[in-house]
Amino acid sequence: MKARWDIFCSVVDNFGDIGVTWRLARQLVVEHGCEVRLWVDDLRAFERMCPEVDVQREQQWQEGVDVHHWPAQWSPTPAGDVVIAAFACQLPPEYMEAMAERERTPLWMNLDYLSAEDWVVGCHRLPSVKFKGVQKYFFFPGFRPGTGGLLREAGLLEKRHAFQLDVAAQRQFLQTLGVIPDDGARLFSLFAYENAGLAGWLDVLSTDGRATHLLVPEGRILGDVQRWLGVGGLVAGDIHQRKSLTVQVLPFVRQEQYDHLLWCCDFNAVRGEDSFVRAQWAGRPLLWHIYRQDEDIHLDKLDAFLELYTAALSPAAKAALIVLWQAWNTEGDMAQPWKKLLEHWPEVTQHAETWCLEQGLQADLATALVQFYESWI
Ligand code: TRH
Repeated sequence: MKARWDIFCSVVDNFGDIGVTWRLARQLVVEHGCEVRLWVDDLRAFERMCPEVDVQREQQWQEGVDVHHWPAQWSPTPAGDVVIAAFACQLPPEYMEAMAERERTPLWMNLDYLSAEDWVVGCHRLPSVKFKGVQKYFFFPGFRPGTGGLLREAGLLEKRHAFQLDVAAQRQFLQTLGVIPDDGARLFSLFAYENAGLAGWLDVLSTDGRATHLLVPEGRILGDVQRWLGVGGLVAGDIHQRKSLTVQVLPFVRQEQYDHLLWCCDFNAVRGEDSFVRAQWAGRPLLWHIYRQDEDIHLDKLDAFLELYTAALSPAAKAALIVLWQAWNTEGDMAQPWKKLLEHWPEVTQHAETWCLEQGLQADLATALVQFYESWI
């Protein structure tokens, strides 16, 4: 019999919570034949990346996933065989009672935040709290062997590789977004939180000898882009040119389209968790705007990833990449670090592909979750 999975997603802010759980839910259905209910407390955030979602409905099927609005007033519901609380969200107390009432208690997991820190390996799959005999476990995604790995659909890297070899397919895809870059222009994407360091980067891109076409999906960074351009009210479709830099605003698109966008670009600035992982699967150089946390603990996470990611780079390329990423995440000067990184562009580009293929050797997160469940029953 198919295992029944319940995934709980509380949208704290932005799109990462729903981005990760929606991807995971679909993969469990398509690749592992699971029955998945996805409980989401904010269907509007979901609708941005899956426009078919009807925000008025309490229940609906989307791509084989049984999507439920997670209501403030919980109605009695039998618990599934596997229960995932994404990003440490608190399950409804009545649902926890239903878990405890089952004849066979469910496997209950907290799907944690992504981190490259080494302690993650020691905590992955460890028991956490217990509720009336139902044991909760920590499940950590990660980059290191011994973690739960990263979300990666079957055949993703092959699909990405074929697309990157197919210039006509890329051109056609970009045209659907209204993007027609000049011949020879570098194509970059920019998805980030507000960042005072942006102006310095755009200054240097606009005065570079080589043209850059910068694609900016609608979102939090637009205010900084507007300020730099000296315009107001940027919306999707707007294109502005400043010397060698063309800035184009894109609509927020569905996840598959965003993936294709990342695959088309020579360089991707990304943020949070899910877009960060997808940029790595693009096999192209990237810049990560990490989600800011209290007491700057995100900077430790940033350093941990940088240590791992740059381990195989030459000392000079490593230093250039680290300085750039740290400048971006502390809103520092981007001009000099960017110029420095350009000196190592071929190496950094080659490395992005190597890193992607290495990470692709690990079991993906959905498979790791299924394996954990199978070893647990
Ligand atoms: O949106 P994010 O900043 O999300 C999160 C949340 O802030 C969360 O609370 C925090 O825990 C986490 O970051 C670390 O960044 P993220 O994770 O990259 O999620 C964005 C999602 O949006 C991702 O699934 C890709 C998707 N996306 C689209 O589907 N279309 C688009 O056009 C773009 C730009 C992104």
